Amino acid sequence: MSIKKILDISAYLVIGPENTKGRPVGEIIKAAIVAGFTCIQIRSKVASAIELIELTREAAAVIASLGKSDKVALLVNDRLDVILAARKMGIKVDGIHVGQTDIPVDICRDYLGEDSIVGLSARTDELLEYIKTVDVRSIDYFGAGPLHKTLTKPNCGLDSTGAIITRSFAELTELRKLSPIPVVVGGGVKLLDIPPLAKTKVAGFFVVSAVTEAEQPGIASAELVEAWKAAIDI
Ligand code: TZP
Ligand code: MG
Repeated sequence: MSIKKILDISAYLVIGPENTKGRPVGEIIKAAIVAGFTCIQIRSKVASAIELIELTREAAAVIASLGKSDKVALLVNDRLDVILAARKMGIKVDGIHVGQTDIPVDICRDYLGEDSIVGLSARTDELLEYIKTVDVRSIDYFGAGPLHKTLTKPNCGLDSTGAIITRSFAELTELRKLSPIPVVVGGGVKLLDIPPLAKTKVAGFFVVSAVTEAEQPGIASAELVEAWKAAIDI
C-alpha cells in the first residue's frame, strides 16, 4: 500500500546538515523516529545536489533499518531534481515539500506520480485565501506558520512591509476547520507550544531546532511526541 494513504504528519522533523551543530543527520533522524516522529523532511539550503541525494539515501536507510519504510514518510524540500535522481538511483523517497515560490504543485505531481506525497507551505493568512480559490487536489497537506519568529528561517512570515507575521492559535483553528486537507504547523515550535497547538486540532507540528539543536535529540523528540499524544487525548 502507498504510504500516502496512511500519511502521518503528527510529529514531523525537518532537518539538514546546517541544523545539527555538526552532528550526523542520520543519527538525529534515527533518534527522532525511535522517539515516535512520523515524518521526515530533508531540507538544506547549503548542500549540493549530490550531498542532498546522499542525505536522502542515508535517511531512507535509517528508516528502513528501523522497519518503518511503510510508516514514516521521507520527503525532500524543494528539490524535485534531487528526488527524481534519488529515485533513479533506487532510493525510496515518498514525496516533496514546496513553498509558494518553488516548483508548482501540479508539476511536482506530474513528475512524481499519484502515489507520492506533495506538501505545500505558506503563511496562514495566505493559506486562508488559497483554500477559497485553488483546487487542492494535487496537494496532500499544508504546512502553515510560523507560529513564532525563528532563527532557523529568518524570513519566514515576512510580509510586503518587512514585518514578520506570526500566527495565533485562533487563526490556526480557523484554517484547520476550513482546510479540505490536513495542516501541519511549525516555525519556532517548542515543547510549551505543543498543548495549545494540539487544541487547534491541526494534524501535527513540525520542528527543526527543537530537535536538531537539542543537547539530546532523542529525549527532546520523546518529550515533544509525548506532549502531543497527551494533549490530543484530552
Ligand atoms: N518552514 C517554515 S518555518 C521553518 C521552515 C522550514 C523553520 C522552522 O525551524 P524551527 O527551528 O523549528 O523554528
Ligand atoms: Mg521552498
